[in-house]
Amino acid sequence: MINVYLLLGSNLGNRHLFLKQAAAYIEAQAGSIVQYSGIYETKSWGKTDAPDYLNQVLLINTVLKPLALLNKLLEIELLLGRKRDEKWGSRTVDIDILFYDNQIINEPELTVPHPQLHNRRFTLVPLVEIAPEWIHPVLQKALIKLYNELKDDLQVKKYIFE
Ligand code: PH2
Ligand code: MG
Ligand code: MG
Repeated sequence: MINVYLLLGSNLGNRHLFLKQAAAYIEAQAGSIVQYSGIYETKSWGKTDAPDYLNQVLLINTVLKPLALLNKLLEIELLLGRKRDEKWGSRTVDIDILFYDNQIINEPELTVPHPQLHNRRFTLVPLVEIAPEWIHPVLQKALIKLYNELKDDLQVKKYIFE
């Protein structure tokens, strides 16, 4: 069994429901969910005239190889109504592979660890919540250390669903 950290993001429609549905499809088709971070709300990073995001990190156990997992996650995005047009365009759900165990993957379709994760507060906050001691296999630093060195000042708020 391989440990994989995933980042879920949604900034269209019923964002909270899309995260829940994505988790249900992941559990049924990609691997069993071992841990959920809280859900966090953040302004859109990189494209400021877009709706705010909800983001969440999941730790899953999977038997799928990296590209098989990627394809499964892309399928789930489509099932949940994702349309791809522009870079950083709004989406019902985005599912990114942050870490695939401690492997370093550089394929045309897939770069792991996610090349931007250490620069983005909306990714590091939920990740550090569940895996502060995890070592980034390229940067060779614990996530809590990357978090303490983070420069991104886009605010990330815990999202309370009522
Ligand atoms: N994803 C992006 C671009 N910008 N901003 C936030 N807050 N959360 C995201 O998940 C996100 C983003 C591209 O995948
Ligand atoms: Mg993304
Ligand atoms: Mg993506």
